[in-house]
Amino acid sequence: MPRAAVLALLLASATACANDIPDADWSRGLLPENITTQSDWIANLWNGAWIAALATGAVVIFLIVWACLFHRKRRAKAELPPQVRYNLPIEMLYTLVPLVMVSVFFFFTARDSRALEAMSPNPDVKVKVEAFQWSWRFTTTVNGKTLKPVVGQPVSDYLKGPQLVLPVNKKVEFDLESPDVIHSFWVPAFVFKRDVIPGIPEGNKGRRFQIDTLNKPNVYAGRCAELCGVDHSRMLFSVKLVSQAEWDQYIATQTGSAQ
Ligand SMILES: [Cu+2]
Repeated sequence: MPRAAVLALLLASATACANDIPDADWSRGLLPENITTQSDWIANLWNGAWIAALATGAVVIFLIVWACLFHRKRRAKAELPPQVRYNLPIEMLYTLVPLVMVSVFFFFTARDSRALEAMSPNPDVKVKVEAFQWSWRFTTTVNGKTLKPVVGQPVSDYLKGPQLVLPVNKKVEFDLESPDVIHSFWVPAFVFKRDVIPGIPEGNKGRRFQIDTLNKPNVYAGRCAELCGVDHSRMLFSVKLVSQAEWDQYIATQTGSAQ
């Protein structure tokens, strides 16, 4: 196939991928709408890192272009330009400036990673997420009561997949488990995803994370983000954020039918 045709095909499939997260609001540019406290931190870290990287890039490109234009070898004279080896102040500058830059990046990344990994001992809602080939089972526990699990099948419309209902303004803990291969639990509106790796024992911190939901009731798309087999692309689900009143009602109906 000619190269142009391959490129066109790639572009078309990339567009298709972006479109089948219908509920995600990509209007903020690079990131979908955020619905947790944590997603704000992640979005700020991401945007801050881009600004810092672009600024660094601009300085580097300016220096390259400046050197190319004003310090190139001119035709008339063949001697070397002034050499700056063993110039202590300049060598110190070369070492210190990158060190400061890396330290700043490290500081913000470490600070935010720490905050994101922080676990409260008493989350309001606990959700056990079982990712399997090729769907999800959500088992929610609230106030010591376990609701009827929601189990899905491979689907091509995320609204037809399993739906996880969560209350607004609450701390939610996820515990991720896989009986088969590696999957990845991804709700774009969380601006966060985590691999679901088989074989990690229950209670291990590596398979748990917590979020604080914001007051943004709506239905949000969710999917598997780790190629896990033939129906990987159909491992769709949705997250429905509901008000406290709707949540109370939901719990009542779910516990009622389980008994
Ligand atoms: Cu998967």
